[in-house]
Amino acid sequence: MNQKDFSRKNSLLKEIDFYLVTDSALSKKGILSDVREAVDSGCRIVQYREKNKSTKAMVEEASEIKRICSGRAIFLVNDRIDVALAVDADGVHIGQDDMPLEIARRLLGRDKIIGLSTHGREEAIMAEKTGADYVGLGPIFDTATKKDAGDGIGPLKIREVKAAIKLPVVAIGGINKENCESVIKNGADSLVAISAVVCSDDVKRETKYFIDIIRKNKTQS
Ligand code: 3NM
Repeated sequence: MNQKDFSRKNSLLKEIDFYLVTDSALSKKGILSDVREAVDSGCRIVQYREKNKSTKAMVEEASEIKRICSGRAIFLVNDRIDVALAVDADGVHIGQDDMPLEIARRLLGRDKIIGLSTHGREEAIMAEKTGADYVGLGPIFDTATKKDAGDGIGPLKIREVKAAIKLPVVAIGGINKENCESVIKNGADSLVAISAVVCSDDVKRETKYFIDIIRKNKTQS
């Protein structure tokens, strides 16, 4: 990968604000509709997160999401590097117990984006050292969406992690309209709010709400 490609990846990540993660169990209108509405609303990063479908169904769905995102939003696949490779996604998002980052990097190559879930400062520092392009940090607040997420770490943790690493930090877990300002004010570059968006009747409107509030708070800080 040459210098130009590196800067392209980094500048793409600098532009993200609201980050959509799909959830087929919670979605009211289906994940393809959610992705379409979020991207139409200006969302610039989408993660396909699916835990219960066949590989064949995942490849089909991922390829449709890639088509919707094409030229408009970064498209990542959660955990499944094989699915990401099959559809030539822009990258993956992996957790601490998924494929080790160095191996994921070897499989995907240097120009793909790899995000890693972290839960605090030490994991975030390690993520940066091992070559992640951004870190997820959570759960910021208690959440029922991910059963094994653990207790909320609180928005002040974002500040601590931001001071320790240079990578973009994406906050996740229990974030809603009421608490999202505190997340951005404490330095998050981007945020995920799964249930707050995909359980609503109007994904377009909710996405727009988060994007506006993130941009407003970023320009003020
Ligand atoms: N990962 P909601 S929390 C997928 O802490 C996921 O890494 C988390 O859903 C982490 O916005 C989470 O509905 C679920 O709380 C977030």
